[in-house]
Amino acid sequence: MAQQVVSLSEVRRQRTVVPRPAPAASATDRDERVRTHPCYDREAHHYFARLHVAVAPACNIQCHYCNRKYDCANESRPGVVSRRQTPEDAVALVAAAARRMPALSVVGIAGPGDALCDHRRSFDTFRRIAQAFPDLTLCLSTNGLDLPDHVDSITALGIDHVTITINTVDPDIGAGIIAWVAHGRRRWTGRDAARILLDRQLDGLDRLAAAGVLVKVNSVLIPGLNDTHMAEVNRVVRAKGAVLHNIMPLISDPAHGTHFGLTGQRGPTATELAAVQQDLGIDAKLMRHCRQCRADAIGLLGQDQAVPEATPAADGPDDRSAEARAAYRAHVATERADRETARHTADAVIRRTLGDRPVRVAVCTKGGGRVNRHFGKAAEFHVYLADAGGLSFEGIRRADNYCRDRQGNDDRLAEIVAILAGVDAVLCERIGERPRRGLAAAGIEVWEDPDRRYLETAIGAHLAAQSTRHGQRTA
Ligand code: CLF
Ligand code: SF4
Repeated sequence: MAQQVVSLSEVRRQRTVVPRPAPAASATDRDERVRTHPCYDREAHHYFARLHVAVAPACNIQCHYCNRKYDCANESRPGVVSRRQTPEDAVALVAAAARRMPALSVVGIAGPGDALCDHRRSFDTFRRIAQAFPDLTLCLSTNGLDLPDHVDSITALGIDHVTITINTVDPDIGAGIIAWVAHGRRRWTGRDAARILLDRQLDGLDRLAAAGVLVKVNSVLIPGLNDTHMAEVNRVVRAKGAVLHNIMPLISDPAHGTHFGLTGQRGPTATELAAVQQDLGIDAKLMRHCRQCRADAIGLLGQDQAVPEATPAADGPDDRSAEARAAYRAHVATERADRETARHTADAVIRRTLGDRPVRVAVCTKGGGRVNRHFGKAAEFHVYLADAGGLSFEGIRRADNYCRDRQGNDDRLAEIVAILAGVDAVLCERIGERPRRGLAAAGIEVWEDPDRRYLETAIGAHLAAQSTRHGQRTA
């Protein structure tokens, strides 16, 4: 459908901006928005980019894992930004990014504080972006404390994806995760604070779900505090209408200056996180590809790009960026259909050729669902399990990349080997001889795929070749 694009000068002239229609106008429209949302649709994250505008500096609660004063350009975690933006800056930034990035599909407000603490600023930003870029999906992330007061505004603005961070549904546990909440002109602490926060979060979730907004719940997994409680959180939030549950590992480091960092509260290991997810079972509607983004992240998940230079005076939307996005979406639809066929073929190959034990494969990719990343440049591995049922995605494991300035590093290789615990094979576009030997010494096979095939096709082909080799050896 052709999109009408309003010029930025026209947007600026308008003092009162007309809200977009309420979300979920039709099931088809909603399905399309989910299919192009890199967080809500796992496959979409291979193709579509999100942009966070960092217009929300303040927060109305204090979590023990948060310190928004700490910033480092190399740091990737929620609450971290290099520069805070005004609503005008945000529109200019989206315009600049949209011109160079047809994959852009979502604009989100995820901090660095809480998007609803200064709701006027967040809603002003969304109004401007909705007017200028009606084809982009609006996404908001909040702790939920002020959510019940703003559900009507959220739906009137057409914000159809909302994330609420709910770490517990037990106020006694909550009292160990937050220091205070500011509510009703006073500051609450301890169990009272946790109770108020929880009641408001669940009320907001209820109302959003009833209004047809797609709600995702994020939970920070904190060993010893809420790790044995996740099944209960999952049960409650799904019953209230959350469509996805994203269990994220606590990031804790004394250098960040957070309460948990300074008191030595550790985060979970990749194995502990996987075990919690595994215990919840296949009906838990888990998101497993979260990258714990910065509040000013831009690009495909896991492939963040530099913030483009943007000036409010010069940068406005233009018809060409909307046309480029529409053309890109059409191209992706074809790719996804092709890849779906490849997936079915690969599943059949895997069922036919897999031996009597599952095989876990770590794929190096930079998007498109293809094997298109050199091992040395991989800062993350997409882990898939091939078993009797076919191929399934297990999650993302992140690491410092082996190669920097064309130099490999044995210490980083040792870290990568540790991160790949339980993995049988690494699948990459290319790999050097030294890391290949290092991985082999750790019992990890290397499969190169220089033709940049779909990852499903490549895994199926390598498993079939392995089966043939094995057959020849045992014949
Ligand atoms: Fe941003 Fe969050 Fe919207 Fe996505 S992120 S506001 S839902 S557009 Fe996504 Fe980043 Fe994980 Fe968040 S990978 S931290 S879940
Ligand atoms: Fe930090 Fe978000 Fe917690 Fe506020 S709600 S203290 S911004 S982590």
